[in-house]
Amino acid sequence: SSHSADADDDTTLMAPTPQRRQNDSATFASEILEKLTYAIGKNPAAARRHDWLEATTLAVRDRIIDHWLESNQKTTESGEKRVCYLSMEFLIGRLLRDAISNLGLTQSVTEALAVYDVELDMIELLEPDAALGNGGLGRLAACFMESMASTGVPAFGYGIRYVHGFFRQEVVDGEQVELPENWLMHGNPWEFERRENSYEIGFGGKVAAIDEPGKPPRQIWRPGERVLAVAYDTPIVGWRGNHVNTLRLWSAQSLDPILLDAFNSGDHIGALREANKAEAITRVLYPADSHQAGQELRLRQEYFFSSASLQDIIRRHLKAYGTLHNLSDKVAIQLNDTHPAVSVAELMRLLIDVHGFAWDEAWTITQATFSYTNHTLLPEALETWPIHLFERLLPRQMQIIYAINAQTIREATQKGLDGGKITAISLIDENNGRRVRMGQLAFVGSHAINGVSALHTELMKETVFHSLHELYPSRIQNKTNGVTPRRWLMQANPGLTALVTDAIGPAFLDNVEKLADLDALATDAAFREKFMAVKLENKQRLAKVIEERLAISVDPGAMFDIQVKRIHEYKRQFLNIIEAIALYDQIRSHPERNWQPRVKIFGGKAAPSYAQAKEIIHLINDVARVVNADPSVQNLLKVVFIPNYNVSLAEIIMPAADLSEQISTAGLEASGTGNMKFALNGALTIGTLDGANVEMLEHLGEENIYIFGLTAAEVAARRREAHSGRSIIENSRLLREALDSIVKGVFSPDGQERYASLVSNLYNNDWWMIAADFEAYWQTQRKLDDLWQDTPSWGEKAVRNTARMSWFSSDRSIREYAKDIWRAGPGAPAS
Ligand code: B1N
Repeated sequence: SSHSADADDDTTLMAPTPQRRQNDSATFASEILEKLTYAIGKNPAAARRHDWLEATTLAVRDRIIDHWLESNQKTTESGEKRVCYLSMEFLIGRLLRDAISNLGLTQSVTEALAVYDVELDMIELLEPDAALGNGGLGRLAACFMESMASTGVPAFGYGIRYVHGFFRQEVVDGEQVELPENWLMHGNPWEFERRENSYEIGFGGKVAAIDEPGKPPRQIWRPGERVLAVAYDTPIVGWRGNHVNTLRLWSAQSLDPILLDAFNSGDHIGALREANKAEAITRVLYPADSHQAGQELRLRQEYFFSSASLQDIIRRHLKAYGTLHNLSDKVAIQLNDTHPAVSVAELMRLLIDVHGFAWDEAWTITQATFSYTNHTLLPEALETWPIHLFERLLPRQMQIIYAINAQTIREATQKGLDGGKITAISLIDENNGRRVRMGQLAFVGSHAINGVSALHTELMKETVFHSLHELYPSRIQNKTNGVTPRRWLMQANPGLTALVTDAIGPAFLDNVEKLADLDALATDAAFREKFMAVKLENKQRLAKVIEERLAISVDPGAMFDIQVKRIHEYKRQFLNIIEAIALYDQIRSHPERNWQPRVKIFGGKAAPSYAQAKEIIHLINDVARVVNADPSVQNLLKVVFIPNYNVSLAEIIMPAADLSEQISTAGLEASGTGNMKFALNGALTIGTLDGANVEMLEHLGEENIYIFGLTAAEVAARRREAHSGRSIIENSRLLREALDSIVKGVFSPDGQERYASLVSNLYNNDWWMIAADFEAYWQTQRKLDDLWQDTPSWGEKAVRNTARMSWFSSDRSIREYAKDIWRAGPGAPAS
């Protein structure tokens, strides 16, 4: 890390603007050489590919810094409101191509490197993915950061600088093996350590009541432990470099790294133990998606980054305005799920205990400043913490939560809500050994609460927040997710981007809604053929990856049918692989039928402690081994599990799909965002009426998406009736035979009992409606087989998918947040 730029906004003395750098390839060539020589200390003859990557990154970074300092100066001078996006996860992936592309430097950097016989396409692959997230929630935060920069919303992303990001997955003998990830191994040229932005974070200890004569009594927290939060800043460049925001990630360090007393008395190990304990807080990302990690270390992580971010926000605000009374005019804080929800109590503590506010004004400021996004209704994912743990770690915050709870219940009682509803509203769950409910805390501390798709928002009102919605009926809003078209179309699919530019002109690059102009070309045979030719090239690229990594050869002319996402029972990879097994049986028993060649591709990670999800990975790999080795399927079916699905692989996979699998049990996928990336790149979707699929149907038209299965209401009804799969299975020969072959060990000759419980769950319970939806799924897949034979019709629908997906840009999501929730960004009223 270096100190060559101060992108914080509190620089009162503005340095003269340095000379703007030239962006031609000759200038780049000499700057890359200069970085190689003076920053890395090598000459071209000695340089390895990593050295070229670093030299190029540093040369590009200089341009970003120019824009970064300018953006911060502008925001500070105008006094515009800033958005602070608090998220436990930012799944940003690689940054070099994103930066080069958004700054319009692709051509000059490519040419500059060619001078040294180096290929940009080769060296950019050496950059490690920043995998500081699990899946959709973390990737959404990354898309939002890019879109805030691209739409000119001044923002800070606040999160954790994990030393080890999301684990690396290998498949050994068909099973997932987790390996530690080490993205910082070669250093990180994108980050700037800001030692001057450090804050003390307390844990444990006691609360003392202070009653001084002539003053109101106060509470003071005396923590038993303290650690230091140190800021690391990464610039996030928007489209055309017009605006650059900061991603500020906190790293934990011990306050005095070597407790000198212990060290001097000879207890070296004891001294280091303290340092180790402090640094453990930011050592590793919890790998549980849609599941609560109940460990103490997780609560420490949540409080650590919440408190550091709030202290930083307060320091900056006081420096600019000298008072916190107007905090909510200048800052909007978005809570990305409940992971930073302790912020509500922490801001109250800072306002009251540290800055002397009275309760009522502190509460008004807090509610006006915070808003909260809910990302899941799954009961097992809703965060609650045992009171005793919370109280031991954060005693003062616990007191404040009790006070917020009392106030909320008073309000509810005054409005005439009854006992059951009060129980539902309470911040304390009394039923499971007294726990703090983080969702309730985030809700009452916020002026706006949003879901991430229309359906999910309605279900929020009916289920988890039913009573709170009755108490505060205007607070819940919908903000349907989106994805950034820069990364997910322009960078991931340069072939399609060039074709579209050629066909409708470049205006869609700045205004993605212009993609709608493609709709008129869907019936133009020549255009459709070019569109499908680009798709074929992208499939060839993926086929090459599959060949290199797995030694499986797949035909790029076959339908690429892809399901990539976290492995979870509700996402129903199991349904997909059962359909593959049934198809395998049918192809063998009816070879005369007109089967269409398919490659079923899977990818995704299971949480290390999620046994069923790991069994599903094992089953997919077992089926793949048997099917791919069977000559009687004659290449009509291949099954592939691509290990270590991550952002960089997604960039290769999304453009290469013909068919996108979005088949969650209805009512359980809050939104999905992979569904959007696939369709934007011209894949057709087979999916349930779940999450944002419902809105995709509205935008695409029902001819252009393949919807099947139970609705959310039907799923809820069957669950109430204690639905089981037995009679369905007994009445479906296809399904029964497929399940029988699994149980008989056709795919696991070495482990007969391996899948017994996975299958018996379908008979006895079928909680995820796999048996219930199988027949509809199978029929819809066969319709897609028919369509695949009709090349013009498939091509027409593929083009319409790209043409009609522009609404799912995260620019649109961000503009809605900015207008309806934050009142920030271009066009916001001056405050
Ligand atoms: O958030 C995404 C949605 O598109 C997905 O539908 C949703 O499943 C996902 C605990 C989560 N919900 N909850 C999580 C992640 C980590 C964790 O520790 C829960 N992720 C989602 C974006 O809105």
